[in-house]
Amino acid sequence: MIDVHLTPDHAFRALSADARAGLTADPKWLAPKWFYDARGSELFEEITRLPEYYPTRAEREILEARAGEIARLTGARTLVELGSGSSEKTRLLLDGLRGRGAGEAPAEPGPLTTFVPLDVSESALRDAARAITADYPGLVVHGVVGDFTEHLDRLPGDAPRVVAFLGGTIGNLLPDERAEFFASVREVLEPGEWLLLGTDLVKDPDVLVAAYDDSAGVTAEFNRNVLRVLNRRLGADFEVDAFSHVAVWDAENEWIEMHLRADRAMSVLVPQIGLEIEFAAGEELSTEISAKFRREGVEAELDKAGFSPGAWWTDSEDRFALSLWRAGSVHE
Ligand code: SAH
Ligand code: AVI
Repeated sequence: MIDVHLTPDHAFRALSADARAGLTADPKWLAPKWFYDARGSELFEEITRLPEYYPTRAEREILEARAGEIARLTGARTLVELGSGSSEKTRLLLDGLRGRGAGEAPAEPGPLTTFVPLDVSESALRDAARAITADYPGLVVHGVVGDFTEHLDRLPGDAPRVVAFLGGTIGNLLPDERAEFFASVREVLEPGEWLLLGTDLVKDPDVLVAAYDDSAGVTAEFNRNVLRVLNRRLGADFEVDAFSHVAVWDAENEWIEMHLRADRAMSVLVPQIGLEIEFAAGEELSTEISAKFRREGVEAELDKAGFSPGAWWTDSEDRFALSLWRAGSVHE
């Protein structure tokens, strides 16, 4: 079953408003959620397999080690996954929550009845929901095409729920957006329900920059894909190959910033929103931040949003953290 909260019409209006705000701003910006049409979702999957892009492998290592513990601690009946994409790593969680090791028949079935993947990318969501429905007989798969900054109030499923937000996608929100996001997750959860959060950790800037500027150029294609999305959905005439991929480490904010740099001066028409925009040679359009975290910072933000700590796990090289948070103060 798939609920579509983000209809094509709603998505068109949201993209139009964002493009108008971002392309007329100085400096120019676009929000990263617009990377993810079908091609963008495929390119992201390709990124996860690159030798330089360690976060997916690191988080998978943690999930392999901890899925059983997560099941025991939470006793989840519903697993909600925000920004679920292909939900590939999530299978480890589903296995743990259903009381079986990867690929094994259930020894003692766990209490999990329902899986709720939510994503803006309808193609990625439908493919993942179909594959998981086929591979997990008896599990109710209730997909939601939606925006996790807007549609959290409509999450189905019985308590206790675990809301998983994996991959470090929280780092793609700006600090204010992050605070608002944590508060809204807290608002929809009852005391005693759970948030499972993946956060990439601060590390050697050379390792970070390589992860966002790979030698095969896949991240560059992913970055430029946002211009293809504007060309297709808003009728824009961006000359996509006239923009270069830039990834830099901002040491003060502790985040990677991705930009698209105009190789020469040009003007771009965006007919659907009646805009003509000018780029100077070398001008940069900001497309994504990917914040990296420290344990103290994550703890402070979750405490402020009304969560209490459940667990903090890292991979064997301390590159990535998966943490579990209980909705409510310790007394609730
Ligand atoms: N969780 C997966 C995918 C991460 S890629 C993993 O760990 O590998 C980020 C995913 O979040 C993409 O599938 C993208 O479509 C989705 N996404 C980005 N912004 C979103 C938003 N505002 N609301 C819902 N989904 C979003
Ligand atoms: C989805 N998100 C966590 C990815 C990241 O690492 O910030 C998106 C990405 N951008 C470039 N490479 C991957």
